[in-house]
Amino acid sequence: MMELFQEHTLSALQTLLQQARKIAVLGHTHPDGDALGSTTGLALYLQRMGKDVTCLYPDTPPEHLDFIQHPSVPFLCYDTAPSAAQKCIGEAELIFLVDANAFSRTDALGPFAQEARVPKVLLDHHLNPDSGSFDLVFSTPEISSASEVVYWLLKALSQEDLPVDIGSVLMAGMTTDTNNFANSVFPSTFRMASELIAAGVDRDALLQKIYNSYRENRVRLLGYMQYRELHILPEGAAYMVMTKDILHRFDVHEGESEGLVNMPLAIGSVRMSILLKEEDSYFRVSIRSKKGTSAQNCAQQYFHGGGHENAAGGKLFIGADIARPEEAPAYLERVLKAFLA
Ligand SMILES: [Mn+2]
Repeated sequence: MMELFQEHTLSALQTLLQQARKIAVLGHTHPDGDALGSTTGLALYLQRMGKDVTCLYPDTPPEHLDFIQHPSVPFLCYDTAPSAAQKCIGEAELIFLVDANAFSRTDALGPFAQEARVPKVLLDHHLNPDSGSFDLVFSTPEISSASEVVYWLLKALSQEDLPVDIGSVLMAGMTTDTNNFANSVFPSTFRMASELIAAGVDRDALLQKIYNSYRENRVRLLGYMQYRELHILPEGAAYMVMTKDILHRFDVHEGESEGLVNMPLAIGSVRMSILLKEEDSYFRVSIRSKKGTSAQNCAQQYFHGGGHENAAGGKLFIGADIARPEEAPAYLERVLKAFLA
């Protein structure tokens, strides 16, 4: 973790911050708890420095994570406010990308950010950062979450404890990305949690909001998928396909199938689990694996994606990778057998 914050990169960041008044903080497509926590925590801190900060997301965050978005932090989503989002990036004097390894992870926002002739800073924890597109890079996969990267960075910048509201959103982001301390946890992660609880962050309240505040349909959807739609291959793979029909039937909102892909890993013989979710021209692919099997390699080889060693994602294009949506299971079985052979 220490190499993340070398003296000269920290002071280079201080200089960039002194020179900028308007700052855009970009999060990735389909923002999750870590994307929201890390961008919101950073934005709150920058606001306290007197900056004019806006968070930008390619699409609207799921409603059950609304509590992470602090009321004093303005944000724009490209799906509902494309021209305002574009204008905001155009006017920014400094751009942050947080919790993503490249601007391509911000879909339509990416080209505007890439073209902007202002300094750009990357804060991330995914593999293969696109370092060439940034003036400063703070990125390591040896850290639990982007929220944790932001936590240690802000502590290094301010040299003191963070206010509880900033600590709370960072704790929320870290908790969701580690699946409540189940994966990608390092000694520094427990240190962060311990410091934040000591500083007054209400972890119990956060856990209620993150894990026990869903609509009834989520619980029924998860039950249905595991009972009816879970396929297990003898090679040690499990997969589920959430078709448009299922998404409509259960009225699934963004974020409501969160965590489903992890569940088949509870089976001893399953080394890797894949969840496909149908969109208009492609399936969104989520992959989780146990130690020793690489979700990242599978995402890269077969699904135009990447991520972390044991948690990755990508896309399966209808019309390119497969001709029709109905062919998704056959494609999955073919590549999973090849990958796990
Ligand atoms: Mn993350």
